[in-house]
Amino acid sequence: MIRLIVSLSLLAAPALAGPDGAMIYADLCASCHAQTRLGGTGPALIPESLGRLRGAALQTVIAEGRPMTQMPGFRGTLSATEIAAVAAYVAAPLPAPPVWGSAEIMATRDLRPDYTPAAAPVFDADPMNITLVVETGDSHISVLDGDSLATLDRFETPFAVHGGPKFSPDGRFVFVMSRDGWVQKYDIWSLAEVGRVRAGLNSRNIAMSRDGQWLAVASYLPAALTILSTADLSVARVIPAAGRDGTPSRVSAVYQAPDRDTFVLALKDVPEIWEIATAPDGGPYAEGLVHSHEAGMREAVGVERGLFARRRIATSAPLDDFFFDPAYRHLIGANRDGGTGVVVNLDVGREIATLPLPGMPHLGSGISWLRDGRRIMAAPHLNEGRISIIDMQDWSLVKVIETSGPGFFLRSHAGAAHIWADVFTGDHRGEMHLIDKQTLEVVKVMVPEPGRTVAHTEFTRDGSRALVSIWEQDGAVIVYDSATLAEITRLPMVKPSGKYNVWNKITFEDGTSH
Ligand code: DHE
Repeated sequence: MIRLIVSLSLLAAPALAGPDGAMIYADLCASCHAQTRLGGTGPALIPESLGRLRGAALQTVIAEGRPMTQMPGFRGTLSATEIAAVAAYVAAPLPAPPVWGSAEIMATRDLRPDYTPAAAPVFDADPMNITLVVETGDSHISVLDGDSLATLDRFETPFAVHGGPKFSPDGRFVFVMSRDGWVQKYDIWSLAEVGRVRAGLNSRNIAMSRDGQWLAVASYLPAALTILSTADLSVARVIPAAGRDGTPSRVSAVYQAPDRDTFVLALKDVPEIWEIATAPDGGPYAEGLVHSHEAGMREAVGVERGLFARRRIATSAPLDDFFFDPAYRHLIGANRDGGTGVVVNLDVGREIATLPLPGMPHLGSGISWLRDGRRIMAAPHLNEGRISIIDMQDWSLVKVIETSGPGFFLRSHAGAAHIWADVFTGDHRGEMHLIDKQTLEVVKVMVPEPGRTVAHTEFTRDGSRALVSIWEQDGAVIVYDSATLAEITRLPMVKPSGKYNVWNKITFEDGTSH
């Protein structure tokens, strides 16, 4: 009874007595998360997208920030009661739930009236050695000739591009996605934008179907996979994501599994992996999926038929970070929050091994290659300075390579002898570790510009040159000879992040993250 009286007296207190969460949000949060709370550079801050992040955990994120993201900590700026007020504000439902279906998406579609497709590339450079540099500092992409390193074009992108742009299978078109769900189509041959559409309100990444006809957009908000026609950016399907028991789930990421002719989805909130068929009739592989299960199990495992047929694979815990073997028979999955690492055999549709991957492995940045005739993979960890090396035949831990700090991206190339591993945060964020792919030893630590963040490597088509970002507003892309490790040149860029070579991406070159 006493507790009740105290609660009622608190409820009766004038609203202005405490800090105003809405006002704090408008002052400090809206610039990244949008005044509508539907997301911008940062994710949407509404109950639907916050998921399990509530109460004290939410306040901790606001106070401490999030490692490896752009989210700063506000402990020094806000008092504990102010943090609680803003946490309560973002945890409250919006007056009306946002709806983002086909009609809303199509209403945003903006096809450029001035776009005229060129009959052939309008430049002399090798179209297969074009390399794109995403410059997040001023939302542009530079289109580089991978041989001469000349800039052929520099076009504006939507705000806060995230994840790798995806190329059409012939390398002619590229699709770029921003965190607030805009998808942009650009014609490399014509050096011109084709158009854009807002496929989601808070999106994660995109994937291209094997035949190049469909582009899948993974989103937290709506909690759905949206499939666009690559031809005209129209909506082919919006597939709401929910577990078998109906629990809605955010889609953490979507990947193309070329050999399976499917999209594979990571679901954030339910213990399932989804596979979506992308062959016109669901394809022979969709039939194979059915046959790989005992008769009568089709309903139980949720296999459907036809284009965009969905298959559910149950897992022991939600997995939100994936890596695949080159044949896409095995998926290596991790749960960044729970420290789970498992191997799922996609053919039989079940977990077959657990992985010794404590901490926060970043499988999305994993790479694999051959060593002594055996395929091994490497993945960095987001919270500690080490790289785990796993044997992909028996899933044993081959080695843990110590580095000077947590890294974000790993890269190599069949034509390069080293893994290039960055350190993304902390005192050593200016260091790039070069690891011999055969001895697994760190053979060199480069510091191109002391004190400035050095991250993400991409190679030219033949692997002879490595392009590394100085990830700063007045940054640069440094081009190295990948054999001698000598610097060739520096190209000034505005906070360059990822770089993407057409050939490496469309051929799924060894050493390229997915
Ligand atoms: Fe990324 C790729 C998830 C934070 C820059 N990032 C990816 C992919 C996933 C992912 C699933 C692979 C998708 C693809 O390319 O199709 N990233 C996440 C997160 O969950 C995380 C940790 C938290 C978040 O807020 O989403 C995260 N990522 C970041 C950043 O803070 C980075 C450094 C800066 C930024 O731009 O947001 C960042 N992520 C990148 C880049 C790639 C990427 C540049 C593509 C790498 C590649 O070589 O393909």
